[in-house]
Amino acid sequence: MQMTKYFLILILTTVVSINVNAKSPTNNLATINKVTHEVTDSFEVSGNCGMCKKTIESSLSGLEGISYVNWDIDSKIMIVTYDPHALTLTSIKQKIADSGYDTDTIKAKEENYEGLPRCCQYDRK
Ligand SMILES: [Cu+2]
Repeated sequence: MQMTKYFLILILTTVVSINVNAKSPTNNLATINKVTHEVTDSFEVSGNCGMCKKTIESSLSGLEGISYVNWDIDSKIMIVTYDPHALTLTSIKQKIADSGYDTDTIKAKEENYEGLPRCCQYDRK
């Protein structure tokens, strides 16, 4: 039992030590994995429902350098893990905006927003 506890602490400290917090240009809290050099960033994306979630997340699928995407319906927060040598945070947000969804810094074009199904046309800020 005591051994398991020490082992857990060891794992935890290892996980913490390979992750370092840094500020991205947009002042979001970004996590950089020192081993893989991948960056995990989070930002707000507008949207309503499960269909929005599908569209938002699949706007990044198949892109080289993207290894994880998750948009939360309730918090509207998008979490994305990517290789900064393959793409930039701006290009990621542009892809999402192209699919019709506003991000915190890059907004969708009117025509792309209008192209969304009625139920997915979120209230624009
Ligand atoms: Cu929707």
